[in-house]
Amino acid sequence: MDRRAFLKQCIAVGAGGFVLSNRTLNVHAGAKRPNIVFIMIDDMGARDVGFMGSTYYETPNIDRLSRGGMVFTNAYANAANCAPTRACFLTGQYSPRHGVYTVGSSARGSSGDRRLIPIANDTTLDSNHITIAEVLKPAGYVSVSIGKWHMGTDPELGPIGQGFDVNVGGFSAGSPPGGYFSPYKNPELPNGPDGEYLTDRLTDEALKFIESNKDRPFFMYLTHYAVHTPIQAKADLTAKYQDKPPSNGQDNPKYAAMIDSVDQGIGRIMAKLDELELSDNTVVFFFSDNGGYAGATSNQPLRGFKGTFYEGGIREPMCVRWPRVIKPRTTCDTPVISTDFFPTITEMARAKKPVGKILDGVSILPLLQGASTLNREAIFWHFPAYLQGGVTGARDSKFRTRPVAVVRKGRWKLLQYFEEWVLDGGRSKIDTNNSVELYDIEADISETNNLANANKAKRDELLDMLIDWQNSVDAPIPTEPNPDYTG
Ligand SMILES: [Ca+2]
Repeated sequence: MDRRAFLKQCIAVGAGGFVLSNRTLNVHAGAKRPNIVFIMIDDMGARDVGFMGSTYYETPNIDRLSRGGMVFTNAYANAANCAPTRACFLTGQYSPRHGVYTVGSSARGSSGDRRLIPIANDTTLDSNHITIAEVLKPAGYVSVSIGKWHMGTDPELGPIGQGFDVNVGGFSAGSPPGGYFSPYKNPELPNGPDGEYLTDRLTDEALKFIESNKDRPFFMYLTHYAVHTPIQAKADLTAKYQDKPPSNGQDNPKYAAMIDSVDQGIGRIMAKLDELELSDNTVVFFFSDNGGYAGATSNQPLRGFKGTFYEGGIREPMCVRWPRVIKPRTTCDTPVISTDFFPTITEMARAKKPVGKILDGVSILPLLQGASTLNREAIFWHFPAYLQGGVTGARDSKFRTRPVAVVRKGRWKLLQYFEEWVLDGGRSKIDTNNSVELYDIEADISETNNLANANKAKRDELLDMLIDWQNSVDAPIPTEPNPDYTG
């Protein structure tokens, strides 16, 4: 590029500089691009941190992080379990575009209990998809994935194959193969001393990466194996919670200690960013991949757990800190979803969106800068699969969820259940076939009052919107009856 072209570009970028209160974010071409630290916790429920209301778990560092920026009170994962949310995060696309709907088989549970043949699931992310790491690379970023990957294994389908420069501990597994204490039995992570704790080790690796890359823009996807099962924690931290009275249904000292280790690690990362004077130019995201697990925590007052598409299965703790851009101690209640991170990070990094690629999310940067709404009508979920094992709050005792699609628009949420929809008359019998549920999430966050027949206008509006969306993304609907179904 010659000087004249360069100057022209500077002027063009400068004209688009965005304003926060009386500060102008420096986005001209010479400004240093921000570092991006994306902290993805595994299976952490929406109520599992202090800043979202827990008084049992102690998360002083995460709470301090949240006070330094914006808390999102209506943040959603793209799915109620691990792999699909990760695929959606990495690609910025809803599940029908990449085929990762669930973990493992879509035909889980007893065949005799399933009325439909579910849609086949992809357990890995095909390498032809463009990931956020691949988009950041041409903008000069070095990127690392530290921790759980769950999308396949390198060299092709692990973090390296999908555009990260460094992979620490990530492969096809969805939980730590040897548990949380070294030896880890992890092909992508050399063992530490016997008894070393995995969460501490991943924090150590994160600190090393930050040290080594402090002079260039970096993207760190710190994707803790914690707080997924097995529930294993350090004895001294477990002891801290042993005699603590339960609160809001949360009462597991080991699980609390796992969260405590995550929190201490985040404290160490914040201290490292401060020490290297990187904090001001580093965006830190905090998020989880699905709702809290029934065997470990309570999501009250949210209904359901990991695996259900009620709020307890898909709502997440979320905050974002970026000191020069995001006003501290702010809250946003606009619904956001994990597909939004791809366009958001792309915009923050001033990276180029890939040509010809559809992004289903929208950048939440306007919200982070104080806007109260996004230019988006609704968000959607598509889960044409079965997840076995009933939990408290699930629709039936055999499955956490049966095949379902969901839309949230403003305060309203509609769930469409494909078994009843496909086999029991669909729209023509909608008043009686129990195929849809409608909730007013603002008035009824616990989803106790199904308004599908009480507010038919709203029901039909959301259903039309959901079906339009399904058509627009070619979402596969399971329609074939299961001949093994025994009723
Ligand atoms: Ca998970």
